[in-house]
Amino acid sequence: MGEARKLRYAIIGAGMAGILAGIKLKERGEQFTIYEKADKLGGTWRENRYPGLTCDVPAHAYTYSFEPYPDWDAYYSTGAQIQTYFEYVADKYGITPMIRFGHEVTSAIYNDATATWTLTFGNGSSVEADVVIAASGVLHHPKLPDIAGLDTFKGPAFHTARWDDSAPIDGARVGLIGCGSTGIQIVTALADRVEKLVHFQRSPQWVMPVPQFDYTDADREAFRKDPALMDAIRYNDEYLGAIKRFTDAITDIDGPLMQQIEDACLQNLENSVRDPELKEKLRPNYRAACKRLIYSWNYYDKVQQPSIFVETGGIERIEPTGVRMKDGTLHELDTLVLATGFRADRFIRPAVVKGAGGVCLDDFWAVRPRAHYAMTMPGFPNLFMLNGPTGPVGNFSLIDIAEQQWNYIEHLLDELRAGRARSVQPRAEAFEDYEERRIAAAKTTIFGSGCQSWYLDGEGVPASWPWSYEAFAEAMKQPVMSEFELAA
Ligand code: NA7
Repeated sequence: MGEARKLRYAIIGAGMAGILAGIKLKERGEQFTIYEKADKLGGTWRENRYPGLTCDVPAHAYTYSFEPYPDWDAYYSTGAQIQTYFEYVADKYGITPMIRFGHEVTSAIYNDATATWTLTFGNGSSVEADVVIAASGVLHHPKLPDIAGLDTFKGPAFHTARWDDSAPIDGARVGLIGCGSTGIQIVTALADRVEKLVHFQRSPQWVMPVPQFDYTDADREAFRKDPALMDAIRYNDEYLGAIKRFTDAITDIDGPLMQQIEDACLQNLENSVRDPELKEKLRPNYRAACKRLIYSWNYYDKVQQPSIFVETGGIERIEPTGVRMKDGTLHELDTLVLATGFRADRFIRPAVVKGAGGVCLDDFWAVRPRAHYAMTMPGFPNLFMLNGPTGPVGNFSLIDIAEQQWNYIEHLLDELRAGRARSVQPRAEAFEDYEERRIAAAKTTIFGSGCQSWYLDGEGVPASWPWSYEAFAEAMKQPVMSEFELAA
């Protein structure tokens, strides 16, 4: 049994999860540094600034549990205000000074002899750490469409996570490719601004109607005076019940709860869209919630405005003046926006990661990104991921998920802190057993019911938690220590 020791922690990424790890380590008086590739914190909320950006988790449920926020403008908040929240929290908890900006990790190499990690950065510097927390995010590598002629378009053409503020939008002819949450939100924000917006929808989406309303100054004052009012929203039976039922529905796809979701989406389409031709264009040919369900209070209103044209035909190529369809039609455009999603299989990559004995992460992830309960990997001792591969739980707030994952990770860190081990990693057999069960269950969830989406890995298996929310919460209470290998 060794001595208790002080560990050096390197956190990769200053988004929601990295800030969380920093706050938790600081509370315990630990030594840590957060390495951030950009010059600002915020992760996905820094990268995405497109018009209409909102979070599809209600604002009071999209906060750290220990830091409710009375100032939200609306029930569903804007990306800009969420960015403000994270900057505020990072300052309040003294995390901002712990961030090294402009430090993109290019490699992380484990040294077996010393049980330490060496991180090397794009600027050529390097650092040694005992523990690496990879909080590098899921959706941050833009995926550009593989469409001929994309680089011949003569106006501005850009991905939604690289919004070009100088591009013509007001009174302009805008093309928008893609109708995930991003494309749908952009339509709602631009319908009143453009002369014309052509929305290229390869696979129309199911839309779940949700309420949206502004909070008044009086509401915010009340939240400030009585924080229990914010908890009442976050832990509201109706909201939480609906989210838990959603998790139950996606794992019991022929059950009555999934039927309710399908009915709600179908009714929304049938009752909201008047023009029969448009209604058919917007009718998906796969089951509701197979792709990440769109939550919107105004999409069907906005898409029926004369400025919006929904194009569901196949794209032939992009030409200097617009988009040519397979039927020969040319949509002439001033600006082309690519809402084509992200490479959800990247995580910490393209950094080169080598674990014990030089094992490469790219090899370990050759078939799919995978990890024991989404956090640790055999062969990669003392490396912990927040919101890592297969992490998402239904449509739950990723903040809640990261907090619960952190709780699990703390138990493993305690082994290192107490000197009971110099390194900890999951046993290969325990991990393989878990992953086999996860894959079998994931295939039966709604995400595996026959549509294409960013939830699916390269083999078409949903990369998510495939059981109930309660099962997730139970698993996160503490690791099963017999599943881990502790080395002195
Ligand atoms: P998504 O949800 O991955 O959506 C990408 C969209 O782009 C989707 O409609 C795709 O159609 C479409 N797409 C991608 N490539 C092409 C090509 N080549 N041609 C035509 N259409 C294409 O990304 P988002 O940014 O909207 O949302 C990501 C997540 O961020 C979201 O779920 C929230 O969790 C937050 P397809 O469906 O593949 O036919």
